[in-house]
Order: sequence, then structure tokens, then C-alpha cells
Amino acid sequence: RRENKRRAEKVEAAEPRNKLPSPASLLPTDPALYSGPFPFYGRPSELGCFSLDAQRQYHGDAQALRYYSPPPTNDQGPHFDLRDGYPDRYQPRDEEVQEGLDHLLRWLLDHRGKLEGGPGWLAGAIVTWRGHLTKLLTTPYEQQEGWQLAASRFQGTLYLSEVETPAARAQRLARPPLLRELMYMGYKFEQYMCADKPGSFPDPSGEVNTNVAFCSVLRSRLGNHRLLFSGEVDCTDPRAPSTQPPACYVELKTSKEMHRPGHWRSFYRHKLLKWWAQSFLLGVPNVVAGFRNPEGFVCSLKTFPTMEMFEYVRNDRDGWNPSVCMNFCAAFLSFAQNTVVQDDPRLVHLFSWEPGSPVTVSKHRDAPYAFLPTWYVEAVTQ
Ligand code: 0WD
Ligand code: CA
Repeated sequence: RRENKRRAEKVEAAEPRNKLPSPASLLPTDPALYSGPFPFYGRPSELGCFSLDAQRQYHGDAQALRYYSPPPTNDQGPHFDLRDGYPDRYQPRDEEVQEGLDHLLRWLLDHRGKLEGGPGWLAGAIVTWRGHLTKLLTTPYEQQEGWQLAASRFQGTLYLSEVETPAARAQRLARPPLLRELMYMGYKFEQYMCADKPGSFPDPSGEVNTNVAFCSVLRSRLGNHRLLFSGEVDCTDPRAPSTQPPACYVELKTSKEMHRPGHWRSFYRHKLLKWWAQSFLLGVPNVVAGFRNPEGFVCSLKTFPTMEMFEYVRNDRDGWNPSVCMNFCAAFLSFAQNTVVQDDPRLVHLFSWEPGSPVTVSKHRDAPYAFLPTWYVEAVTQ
């Protein structure tokens, strides 16, 4: 505990006292500042779920949930052609549509009256996507991609919504054809591994439509931060030891086939960090990886239990540390809570980060950064 306190002081000391608008306060991201004991992280508990259909329309049910259905293990292993159906049986989601927190807010509007702990619980909570928290967890180790998170306080609750950085937008618009196909291949793998009903089998003859999504909504706590967040879940395993979500959920990933120890080392250092952060936050116990060969076929599968991923880098000087990830996330959430003081859905504090620099803040009103939709604000205000 004393160690914790000393670390907190170290981080605070790095934060200049001066207030916005200029110069902005800063939050450092160096891993060394966040080592120390693992902070409290509550077991995530599922509050509900929703689905998005082939037209990206919201449904307050589990209709898009699929069922884990791996190939039989008796023969030589899988032979999934991940390029099959590309591009003719591919309906990619329109990435120009920036949805922000909209679907999650729709769920919240329908369920806020029934939340355990009452309206007081929500007023003290942080609402966001799981994917945004994943980016926070990996920040101390990230050396390539920055991020921007918009934050607004409304009726006590702190809402965090990612903003696409200009660099990310430029990259997306200039995405090379090979990368587009690689993205398709990830979704195609899901189709080979998932059935529409429990007990039935995958049907890879159909279309891949990335509008379709099943999202779990969960609550948890990191340190003294209450969290309400949602994440997209690939499938549920009807044969999992626990049928209770999120313990029955399975995350599916593809990765390049590896042949040399150096490839595996780099995989553990970089990819496994992202896989761990994403699945740990939501409480998904297993990530099933399909390794693809240069021809785009998955010929082997490997299950990585989320709680065992750290073992691959525990003794690696250039590895990652879960405590650093969680302590940084907690420090960022405190930083955001202390920065966004004014309760106003039209006011946005934009937190920006680039690798090698601390997190900076700028203040904005209304378009283009305000993200809490009028329909939400009005319904909640009455
Ligand atoms: O509009 C945006 N900028 C974002 C939208 C950023 C992040 C998420 N989202 C939306 C997604 O469209 C989806 O409905 O939020 C939902 C997923 O949220 P999440 O679970 O918090 O996101 P994350 O953990 O980053 O991704 C989970 C899965 C991904 O699986 P892989 O195996 O690639 O990690 O959600 C999918 C993807 O399958 N996904 C997306 N699908 C469409 N558009 C996107 C996206 N922008 N981001 C993730
Ligand atoms: Ca996935």
C-alpha cells in the first residue's frame, strides 16, 4: 500500500498544477512509473447485451450471438481457406459512420432504471467501450499508434468516446488492398469456427457481413473507478465449464504461422499483450488463435487461456507487465475524473496521446467533438 502511495505521488508530481486551457496538464505513460502491485480489478459481471444486425440496426437481444464450434480434432487439423469469398461475399461495415457510444447509450437508456445500485451507481461510473480501455491498458508499451479520447461528464457519469486521429483516418483511407483482404480473413475465420445455433455447424458458404455484432454490457471496478462498458464478443462456448457469461465467451484471432523462436518471442511481446488486454477486461477466459500460412489457409489452432498469457513474457526483459497496464489505466481514469469537472454534455475534454509523449488535454464545445447525442441527453434530462 505504501508502495502504491509512493507511486501515486510520483505520477502526481509529474502533473503540472496549472489548469486548462493552456498550457494543458500532462500524464506521463512511461512503464517504469506504473510498476508495482496489481490494482484491484473486479470480476466483470454481465448486465445485459445487444445485437447489431446486417443493416447495423440495434436489437436489445442476443440474436447475433454465435456458438463456438471448432472442427473435430481427430484428423489432420483444419484447412480453412480464409480468402474464400473475397471480395464477392463480403459486406464490410461503412467505416465513415462514426458511431461513437450510440449503441451503448441506447442500451443504457433502456436499462438505466434497472441498474443494481440505482441511479447513484451510474452517476459515479465511467461509461465507455471495452476497446477504448484496451488502448489505455496497452499505452505504456505502444510505440506505433496514438489515440484520442473525448470525455464528457453528464449527470455525474463520465463518458469516454474515441476519436479517430487524423493519422488513423489517413491510414484507413489509404489502406492497401492486401490489408483489406487480411481484415476480411479475420472475419472469415470466425465464420469457420462459429455456428448460428448451439449444436449446429458452421456454414462458410454464406456472406461475411461485418455490420453484424453481438455486444456484451458489463460492470466492473478498477481501483475506485466504477466501470460500465460494452465489448463485441465473437461467440459463446456451449461446452464451457461455466455457462455463465462472460466465462463462456471465446475470442477468436488469426495470426501468421510462425517457424522461428524469434517470431514467437515477438508474438508474445506484441500481439499477446493486445489479446490479453482485450480479453482480460471483459473476463473472456480463452482466446483461440488460427495460424494462417502464406497462402491464407489456417492449418493449426491454439487456445491461449487469458490468465496464462503473461507467463510467456514473465521472464522477458522486453516483455509487458499486467500491473503496469492496469495501473496506467487507473491513473488515466483518475486524471480524466479530475480534469473533467464541469457537468455539461456539450463540453468535451479531448485527451490526446502519441507514442513517446505524455497524454495532453484540450477543451472543446459542441461540434465536432461533442458526442453525447441529443436523443440521449433529452431522454435522460426529461
Ligand atoms: O467507430 C469506432 N471508432 C469504433 C467502434 C471504435 C471501437 C469500437 N467500435 C464499435 C465496433 O463497431 C463494435 O460494434 O464498438 C464495438 C466493438 O467494441 P469493442 O469490443 O470495444 O472493440 P474492440 O475490442 O476493439 O474490438 C472487438 C471486435 C474486433 O475484433 P478483433 O478480433 O479484431 O479485436 O469488434 C470489431 C472487431 O471484430 N471491431 C469493429 N468492427 C467494426 N468497426 C471495429 C470497428 N471500428 N472495431 C472493432
Ligand atoms: Ca476477434
